[in-house]
Amino acid sequence: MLKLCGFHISNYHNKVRIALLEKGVAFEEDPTCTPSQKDEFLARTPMGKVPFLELGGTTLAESQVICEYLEEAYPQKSLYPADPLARAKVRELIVLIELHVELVARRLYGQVFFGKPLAEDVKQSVEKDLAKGIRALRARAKFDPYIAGAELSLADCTAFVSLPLVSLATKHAYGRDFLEDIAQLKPYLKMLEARPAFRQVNEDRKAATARAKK
Ligand SMILES: N[C@@H](CCC(=O)N[C@@H](CS)C(=O)NCC(=O)O)C(=O)O
Repeated sequence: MLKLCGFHISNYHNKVRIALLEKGVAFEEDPTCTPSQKDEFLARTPMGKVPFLELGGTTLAESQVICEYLEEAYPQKSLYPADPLARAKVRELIVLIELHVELVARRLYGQVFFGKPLAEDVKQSVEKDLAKGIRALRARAKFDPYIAGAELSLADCTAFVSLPLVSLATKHAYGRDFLEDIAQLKPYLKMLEARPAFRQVNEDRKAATARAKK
């Protein structure tokens, strides 16, 4: 049995969780794993990050790698289109969302979630880099009705867990949601939330966030 290790607040963890649920792959969870640089944890996940998957006496780290593995090992209910170029377009969207948008906004999280000071130069460089990432995302996102076009894909799992964080972080740090100009985004996220897998992961995320605040 696959075991997904991580925690329900992590967007990367939640991306894999949605993929597993949408694909109908049975899995167990250890939702108590938190990042650590201790040797015994590094032996399970080499960067000390979550999520990671335990399977067949070994482990697999990196959410995108895990999702690609799941696609190949469990090809039923694919989260990629059949056409190679269309598949590449899904991966392009995932890179734009994770690398050029969410990872850039992540530099704000220390201030947004933990009240740490945010240096003015960091604030300015994040604004500049986010403008480029969001422009690229707008250029590629289709919302027709899914982000990559007619079919649900892994890019939707990625968008659903990452983009609301970017809205929250930019609203907090700059007083403006940098994604607000993408008019289709809110109804699109709402549409995704009507799917049981997306809804369950979002509800579990909210419950875990409320527990963490206590
Ligand atoms: N590229 C990794 C990123 C995973 C990641 O950054 N996870 C966060 C939790 S959301 C973490 O473990 N952070 C701890 C750290 O950076 O040391 C993936 O896609 O799985």
